[in-house]
Amino acid sequence: MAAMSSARVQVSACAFSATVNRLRSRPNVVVPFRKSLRVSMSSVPPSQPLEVIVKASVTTPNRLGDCPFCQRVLLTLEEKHLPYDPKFVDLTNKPEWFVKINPEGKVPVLKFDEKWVPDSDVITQTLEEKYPSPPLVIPPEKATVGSKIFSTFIGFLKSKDPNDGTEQALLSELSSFNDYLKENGPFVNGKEISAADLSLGPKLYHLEIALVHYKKWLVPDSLTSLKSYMKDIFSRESFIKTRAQPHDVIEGWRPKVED
Ligand SMILES: N[C@@H](CCC(=O)N[C@@H](CS)C(=O)NCC(=O)O)C(=O)O
Repeated sequence: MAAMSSARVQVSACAFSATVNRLRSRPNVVVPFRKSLRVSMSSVPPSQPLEVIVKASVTTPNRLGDCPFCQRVLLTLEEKHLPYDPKFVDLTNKPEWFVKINPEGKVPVLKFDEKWVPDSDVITQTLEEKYPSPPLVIPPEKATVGSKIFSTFIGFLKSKDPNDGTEQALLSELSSFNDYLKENGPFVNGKEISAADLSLGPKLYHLEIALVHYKKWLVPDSLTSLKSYMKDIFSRESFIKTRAQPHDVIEGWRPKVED
């Protein structure tokens, strides 16, 4: 690990639950926490910072790059006040040690009890089980709220035809989410922030930056609940500490836009 780029912050080591292995095949949606798992897990805080591999910024050494899944994991660590030690990997030139750890070559990857675990769904679930306090649990019926926003955003961002319906599709997802928040907010699970917000927040951050830059497109002011949701999440200390730099976000999406 000597070649790793590492900026020590805080963190742990914990046991990876085989019971959540099956979650790896799921798409990137927030998986509701299962009570039966909680009782079998310890909630002792880690004695050592948790090692977590994330995407490096392409412009600034030892800074998080434009990966919303990595930010989701770091946000979860921050909100749970867990110490962590991030290792920044250049995805355009993956070091050998990283490919050995995760042959799929994807980030984030977090080390639980000497075992490297990829995938933000699995990592955040395992963190919830190992460190249930403060809880970020989301009930099953709310777990998929807003889950189509990211894919419709990418569809619109990549679109070259203004009349192909992709803008409308995104607006429709954002509007439904706005209505949901108006009724149930301010967060997806009501008064308290949850895993659903920590997954959606980084995606909305990418959406806002990329669409302004590439399409001169803004989230409509009429979506007031969504606007204040974004403002609330983006101004949290945990978010500011873990967010990507706007120019990294812009550069990260360029290949998709110019495809
Ligand atoms: N489903 C995965 C997705 C992770 C993912 O796609 N990460 C991207 C960076 S945002 C990656 O590592 N891509 C590999 C590459 O660019 O070579 C998760 O939730 O962790």
